[in-house]
Amino acid sequence: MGPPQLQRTFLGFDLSTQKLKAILLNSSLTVVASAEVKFDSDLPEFRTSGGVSPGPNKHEFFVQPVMWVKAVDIVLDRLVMQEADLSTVAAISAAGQQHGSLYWSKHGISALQSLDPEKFLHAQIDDSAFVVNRTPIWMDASTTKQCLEMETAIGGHTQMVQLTGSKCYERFTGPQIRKIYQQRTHAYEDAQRISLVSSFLASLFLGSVAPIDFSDGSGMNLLDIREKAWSKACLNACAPDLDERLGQAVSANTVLGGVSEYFVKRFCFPASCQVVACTGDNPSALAGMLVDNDWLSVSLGTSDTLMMSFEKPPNWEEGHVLCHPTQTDEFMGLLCFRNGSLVREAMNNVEAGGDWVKFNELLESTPRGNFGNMAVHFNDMEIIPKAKGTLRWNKDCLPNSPDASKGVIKFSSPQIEIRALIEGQMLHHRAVAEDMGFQFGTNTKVLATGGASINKSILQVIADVFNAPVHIQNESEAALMGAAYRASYALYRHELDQTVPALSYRDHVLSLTSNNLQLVCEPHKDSESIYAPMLERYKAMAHILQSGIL
Ligand code: ADP
Ligand code: XUL
Repeated sequence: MGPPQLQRTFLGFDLSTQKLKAILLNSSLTVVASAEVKFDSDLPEFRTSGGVSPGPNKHEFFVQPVMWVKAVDIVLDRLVMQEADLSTVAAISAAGQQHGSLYWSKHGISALQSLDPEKFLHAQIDDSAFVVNRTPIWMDASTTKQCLEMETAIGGHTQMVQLTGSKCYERFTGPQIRKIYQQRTHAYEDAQRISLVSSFLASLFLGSVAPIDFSDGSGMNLLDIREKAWSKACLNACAPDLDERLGQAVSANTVLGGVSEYFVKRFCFPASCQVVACTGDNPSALAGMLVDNDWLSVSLGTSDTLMMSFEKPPNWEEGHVLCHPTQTDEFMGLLCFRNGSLVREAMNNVEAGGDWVKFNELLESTPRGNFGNMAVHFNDMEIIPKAKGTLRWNKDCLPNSPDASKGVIKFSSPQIEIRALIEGQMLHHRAVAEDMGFQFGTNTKVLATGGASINKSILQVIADVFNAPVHIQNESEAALMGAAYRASYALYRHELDQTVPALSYRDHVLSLTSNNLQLVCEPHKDSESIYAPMLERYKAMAHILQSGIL
């Protein structure tokens, strides 16, 4: 017997770049407890910076998976310390940073199936559980060669876009797997199964290797997004015998099975608690936002991302089309920008001593348009466009002038530096979205989430540059909420009498809670007249940085 309906709770996790977060919702989907583990400060023994470590070669970034396992031990302890009653948890699901890949050893799979509740999880799922103990994560951009090989093998990048919703991107899991296969062939051969970060977390709770869901699976350059099945052509272009290592992909609405006995005995979960398929952090954020197709969702986490829903998949040359996490027949568009919060943070440290209040005062002390001063800061290799470097222009710099590629060395004050960064980032996001065919106009509504969405001064710049009102939700952690909401929805579907038509995901969640939208900023009347011309100058600047690396 499980907990009575009214006392049931739903547990969601988000294993993001910088931390592992957990949230417990009651039967009306209200938060009753939450906890988090910050990798850099709570697990200093792994020596991460921003949750990751640079690899030995250029553009490589990795995480030791045992750090994430340890974080699960700690976050559950922290929930228990808050007197969260885990014996009421009816279902669990999670979001994970996208694209990272974990390679299970034979020993790891049997350890997963026979966990001893007397011991910590990380003492059992340790380095030996994985044949590759450095998981490449989404920041890794070292697989240009493998991207080219995979696209060539299946007939070019247009074909890759048609099949998988994205051309090959360095961080996508297929090219990453191919690199492991080529450079560590024995390890690849020894890998019994391969998980994404999301399905790895599901595996821990399930006590066996969990399937990958369609939505996060769309970030691999391996899934046929229309057929919702692995594409044989892409698998063959990637590595041998890959289908058996991936297992069958499933809908994110799938109940995978009961929670592992380990959690029942060690943390008092009820034996009836169900594990629901986990998905990527961006799909989960879209699920957490509970808005319809008219909205543009903007996530300001470690990476900045723009997300939108589509009934039919568009053919994007750049950017990504993924299977929708909650509407089975629909699709989501995703644009990911690598130079997001970490660049803002670096600027804050240099120009405002790391104080966001001071940073905002400086930002607000400058006028929209910044007297013609603009900057592009691609501290790390940007994803779209593929470009790296910093370029500052003042009002006198022109696209065709001889020193356009040099620009100016530094602006005259911290406030001009700060505004140039934030306006430049948002102009970048708008320019790429417009290139993809997204129209910013009087009907556009923006919903912001992620760590930096608590910063109203930054949201005002978004409102002005996008010329659209910006909203937030009471909970700024949409990916985390989305995980717990999905746990509730999948369980509802699982328990529903098959003769009764099921509510849609949104209707189910909104029948229990509200989406708590709060308007925070509106665009100024003169915004479009300021930013439309700046957009053109911005594109010329980004083009210069792009040409620099070609
Ligand atoms: P992720 O989910 O990718 O781990 P989060 O969504 O938790 O990241 O966002 C973390 C980021 O939020 C940090 O890198 C930090 O720079 C940014 N952040 C936190 N508070 C503020 C603030 N007041 N203003 C701007 N950015 C902030
Ligand atoms: C999306 C992407 C990042 C990660 C980490 O394609 O690479 O947003 O999901 O958040």
